[in-house]
Amino acid sequence: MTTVTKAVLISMLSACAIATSAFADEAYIYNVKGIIKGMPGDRLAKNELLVKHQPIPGYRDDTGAIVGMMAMTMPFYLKEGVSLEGIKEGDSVELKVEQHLKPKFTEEVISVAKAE
Ligand SMILES: [Cu+2]
Repeated sequence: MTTVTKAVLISMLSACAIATSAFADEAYIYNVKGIIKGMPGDRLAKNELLVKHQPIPGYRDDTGAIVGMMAMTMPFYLKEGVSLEGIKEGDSVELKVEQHLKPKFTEEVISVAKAE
């Protein structure tokens, strides 16, 4: 193989790597501490949990920039099948929230556990 052929192959490979990462579905997981202010059903949707959460310093916006999120009360949406067994309004909890930026921006709670 000539040096020129090698150089062409290497540049083709790196072009592929760039193209792949542009389509990669990156997920970010946030551990969010808070207090349950509303359970699904009644005045909330079936997959909606209202939580007064602590600050989330590493939180990313829809561009992927780390912007953080201040403490607030807001709805979170549960991934299908996530258990809320033993969890009730007023409980201190730790949520695991999974965020995807691509192909579209989504955020879903993948687990809810009672905090110590
Ligand atoms: Cu928030």
